[in-house]
Amino acid sequence: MSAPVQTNEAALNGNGVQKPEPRLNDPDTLARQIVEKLTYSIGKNPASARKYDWLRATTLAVRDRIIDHWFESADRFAEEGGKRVCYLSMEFLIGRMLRDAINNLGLTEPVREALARYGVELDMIELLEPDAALGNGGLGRLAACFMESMASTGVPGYGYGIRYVHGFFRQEIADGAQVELPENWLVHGNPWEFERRNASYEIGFGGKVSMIQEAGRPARQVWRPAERVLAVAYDTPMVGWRGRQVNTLRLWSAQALDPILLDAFNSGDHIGALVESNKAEAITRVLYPADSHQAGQELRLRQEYFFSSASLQDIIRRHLEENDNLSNLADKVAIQLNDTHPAVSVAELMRLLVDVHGFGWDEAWTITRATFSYTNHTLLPEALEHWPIHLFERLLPRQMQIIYAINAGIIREAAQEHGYDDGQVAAISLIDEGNGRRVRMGQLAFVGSHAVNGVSALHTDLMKQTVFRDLHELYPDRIQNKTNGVTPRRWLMEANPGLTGLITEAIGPGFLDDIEKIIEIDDLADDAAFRERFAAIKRQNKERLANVIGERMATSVDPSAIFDIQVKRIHEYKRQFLNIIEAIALYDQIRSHPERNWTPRVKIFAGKAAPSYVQAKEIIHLANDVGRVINADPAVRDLLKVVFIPNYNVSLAEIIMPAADLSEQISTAGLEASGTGNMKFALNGALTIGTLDGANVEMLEHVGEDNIFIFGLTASEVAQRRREAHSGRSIIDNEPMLREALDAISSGLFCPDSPSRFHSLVSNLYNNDWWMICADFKAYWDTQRTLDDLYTRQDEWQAKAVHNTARMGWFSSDRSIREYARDIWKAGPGQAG
Ligand code: 26V
Repeated sequence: MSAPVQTNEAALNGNGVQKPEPRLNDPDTLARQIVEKLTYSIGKNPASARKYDWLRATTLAVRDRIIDHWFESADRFAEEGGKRVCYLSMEFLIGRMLRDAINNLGLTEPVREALARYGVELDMIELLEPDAALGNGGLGRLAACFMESMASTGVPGYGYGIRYVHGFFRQEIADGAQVELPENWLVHGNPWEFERRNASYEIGFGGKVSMIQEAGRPARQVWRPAERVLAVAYDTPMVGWRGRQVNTLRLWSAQALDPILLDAFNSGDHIGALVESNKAEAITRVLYPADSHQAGQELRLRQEYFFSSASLQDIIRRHLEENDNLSNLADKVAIQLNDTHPAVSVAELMRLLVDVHGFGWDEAWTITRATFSYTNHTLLPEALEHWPIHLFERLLPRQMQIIYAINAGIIREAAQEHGYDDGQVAAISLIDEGNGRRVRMGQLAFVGSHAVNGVSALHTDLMKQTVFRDLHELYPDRIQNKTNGVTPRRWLMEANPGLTGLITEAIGPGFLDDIEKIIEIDDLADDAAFRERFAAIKRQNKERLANVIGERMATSVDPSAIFDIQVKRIHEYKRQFLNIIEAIALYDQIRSHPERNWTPRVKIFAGKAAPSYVQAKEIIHLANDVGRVINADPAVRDLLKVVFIPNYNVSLAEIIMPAADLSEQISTAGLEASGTGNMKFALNGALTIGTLDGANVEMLEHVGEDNIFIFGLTASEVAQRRREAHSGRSIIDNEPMLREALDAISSGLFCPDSPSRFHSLVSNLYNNDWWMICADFKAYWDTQRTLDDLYTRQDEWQAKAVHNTARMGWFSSDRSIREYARDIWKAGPGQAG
């Protein structure tokens, strides 16, 4: 059958309706339309509008322009066909959206000018936008960088996640300790999102599975859930560089199917009538704030299944709108599992294919594996997800049966084709029989995917040697590496307009479209005039951060000191404690040897601890207590300050990254999967002090050993010491600086009101030193002193800083996305699709 003939396609959409004219981008039009939004969408008179009203009006005017590009992208995809990439992630740590959207649309100057006509400053109103903090840390921020890079590189990407009402908690520091407060990003509404009532799906929980036999059809399993909730879609457009492509982030919100139980209501039980809707809506109410250990709550498993099932139903519905059936699903869709949080999708897709769409098991399994791929983001045993079988079975009885059936198939293959014995079978099994029978979500994601990747070269190697050793032996081609990256739009152009301007002047704007061209400034490291301008921009960025520290914490810091910064989640393996101990030792040395030529330093910390992670909260308390004592001690004057900035989030990171001289990436080797903060700092010209861990290893290769400061045990040395039951005692006994620092902590010097506050932190070092803090202390101290010395030779320091910026182009998430598209998804520009 031939396609119906269409006339004047450019002007008419499918229904023959005239399309609106695309919005113009000149300051006059923008100014007029912003006031129109203020007047007719917000109902405010420009004369009496508040700053927040201007933010909303500006957002709406910008949003109109995004919509023009959004429709173009959708039309182009509909015309060209090709493969979609669906990125399933429990977390998208996006931060603010206005600056990113304006920058990518090339509207920064026109919007600034338009607002200036009404005496409104763009930079001021941008600050009023709440951060979308729908993530914990690295994994969630990576998902946000990837969404931006998919749009920027022309990959048709669809993010799928959860629309949490409360994102990551707000942190306050009270008497030195972390206090968690609820975050409420939606209170004033969210102008970026569109509710899509038509895209809603039923999600079941609990109930029974029964076999039914209908005449003339094979017997099949039917799941009759005891509970059902509705997943409602909210779409947010994700604008790529130069607005060429706009992708969609679809977040699911849970609602009761039957919000009010009318019989309860009618019989006068007005509270009881709302039980259903409260229970349903609880699913998407709050983001779990622990990234360090699996808590195992039922609500978390409900969240995982809820968003997995909704996303898969949506993917299938879209596919069937364009295709006859699901047998070619894997040719049209690639689904990336961001860690194991959506791993139940493997069982759910099997259920949908077999039980609902009538596929045979083997064909369904082939489709499933060809469709999914899985990224692992941590090897920490305490963070690996496994669910008690009784819980899984009660909540998801049919999916549990399917997991058993998948497992049986894998075990049969291993035993029959590869001669696996019982021990080897136990190692690959999806069921951990060891501690109370649990479903291992990592194994499920692995066997259900055609590709499995780590996030740095080292981490990928370690995956093969540790958690997935046995599955890797069985499927030796499945694991591959995809080193992380960060988007240079947010982390260079928007966060550091000064440096972006300097580079543009020096080499032209080509690097804005192809960040690897930033290497062209490498030779300018030898140009004294360029170095001076580079240093002057760093100085301005440091002044800006010093102002933030002054305003928020009433502490004054000197921008000519080394800004030595460690910002990230607080975790023992990241070793903020090592950094604090070094600060105490330095404090002690400065007091003992005031005559020496000390290089002034400001040690800056920020980050959140999981609310239930006792040691991490003690580390925050220690940083604050130590800062209070040191900053008040006239004996160290401006030579040393220790500052903990509360409530680290994406927006604060955008101020911090450009202001660092020194980036602390000092995790116990083998434990940081990649790190992405390391990349943001170096791109902005910070030198790194770090261990041979995660992506630091590849940063060393790219920037060269003269431009990065590596110290400490390697991953294999750490593993060796752990096997030898290493403890810190003998090291402490032989290292006076370390001992004195620990004694100072134990004596209560920093917490006279409660002298034993940090005893257990210190005694852990003596007894076991699991994180190799004692083992690495001396190497860390020595490297810091080398850096002190280097900082006094500003020419040399700034040359290294320039080399860092110049050589970080490879760490763009555009490069990461192109590798995923080419090697895993087979989707996007240049792929057959
Ligand atoms: C685990 C869990 C466990 C259950 C409760 C909630 C929850 C939330 C998150 C996680 C996983 C955290 C893993 C993570 O963020 N890994 C980081 O991923 C970054 C991006 O690949 C990487 O750069 C960091 O090195 C890695 O720590």
